[in-house]
Amino acid sequence: MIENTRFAEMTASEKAMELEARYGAHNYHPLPVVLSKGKGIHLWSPEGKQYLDFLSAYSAVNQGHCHPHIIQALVRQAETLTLTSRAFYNDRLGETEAFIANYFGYDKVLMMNSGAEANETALKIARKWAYEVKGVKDGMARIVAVEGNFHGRTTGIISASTDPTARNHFGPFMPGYDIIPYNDLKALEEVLSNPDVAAFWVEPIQGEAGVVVPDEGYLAGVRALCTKYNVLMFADEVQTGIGRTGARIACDHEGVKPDLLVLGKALSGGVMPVSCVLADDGVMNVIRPGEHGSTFGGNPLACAVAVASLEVIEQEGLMENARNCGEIFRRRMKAITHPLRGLVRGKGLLNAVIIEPYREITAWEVCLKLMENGLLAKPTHQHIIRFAPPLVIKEAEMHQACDVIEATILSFS
Ligand code: IF1
Repeated sequence: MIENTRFAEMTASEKAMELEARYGAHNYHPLPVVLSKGKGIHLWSPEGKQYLDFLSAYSAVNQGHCHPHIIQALVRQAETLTLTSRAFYNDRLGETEAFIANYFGYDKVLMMNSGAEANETALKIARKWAYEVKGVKDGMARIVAVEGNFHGRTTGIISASTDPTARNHFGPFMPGYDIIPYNDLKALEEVLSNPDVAAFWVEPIQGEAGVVVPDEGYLAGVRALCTKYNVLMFADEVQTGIGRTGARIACDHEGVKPDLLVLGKALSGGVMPVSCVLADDGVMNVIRPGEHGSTFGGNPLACAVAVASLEVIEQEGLMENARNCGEIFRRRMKAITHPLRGLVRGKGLLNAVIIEPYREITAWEVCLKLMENGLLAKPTHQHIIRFAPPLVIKEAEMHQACDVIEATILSFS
């Protein structure tokens, strides 16, 4: 244990940070804030300081922290049945699959746990489809991905990454990828003309890259090209899905239906890891018994929580609220006149503000100041701050948050 007298004198927050530094792997560099309670859009430290949450656990907590409807579903199911494995049927899975498939408009769903796992699942389905339906020679299938992508942390996924931090010293990498620029239909058409391409793997808005919104018409263009060249459109909506951008999925904004749709994060309202892949029969049926699965995928607890999480999105009008409050946010941010305030971009409640070079002030320092002032947000790429509150935020609360952000930026003189 940590040296006793010093440890005894620490606050609860200091103890929590000290213990993580000492006993946890150093795979993160968090803001120095410890959280011990959450409700709706708010979080609290052990010392009782209240924060506005403008990260929502990277868009996993779209329904707000500890949403009563979701927690009730969780507790009821936890007291009844949690896990059977897929060696047997359980009484929740079928009805949940029907609910999710109907909600998103697909024939079938395959439930997994993390976003990375669901992406891996879709990669496997895409390859199998290429061999068994499209007729690609075995072992030759290619997946097209884009620069700046983020799809998770597995070795198969980082093999398609262009981020040195994600890849460095984790090789050898999985072959079979072609990487093209994002938001570039010409480059896509060139690469899709190769008959060995199985799928085009894309985030409708790039999250980790800094909330990069493609040109209007890009997703519709992607859909048209994938159809033209008989390639699966494989949309990773782990971050953009479940109401975040003001629609069920971001592809809805252009009326586009991907062949493979991957969801995670807010599919459980941030209560537990639940993810899935959606596809129609012609694609999903390439997977047969024994070829894919997971001990926890589709467990009764996950099923109860996923249904409740989607119900909250609908019942509380969270997509409309995301559109409305997102407009307010971007309008308020664009009205800030200060050399630090750069481009404001985003859709619904997935937004970012670029921090322009000014007196060597970093986005990290701005986030530290925001934290002091009671608002939690996280920088990405040194100079971008992502702002993504739970979708249950009210107009007045959004204005209050914008006041905090404005005052914080203006305080850097
Ligand atoms: C972390 C980023 C966000 C995702 C998309 C799949 C996954 C993610 C589009 C994997 C995960 C997270 C993971 C989180 C940080 C975060 C993130 F900055 F790294 F890129 F949100 F913007 N597809 N995104 O955004 O899902 O396996 O994690 O469930 O700490 O790594 P997962």
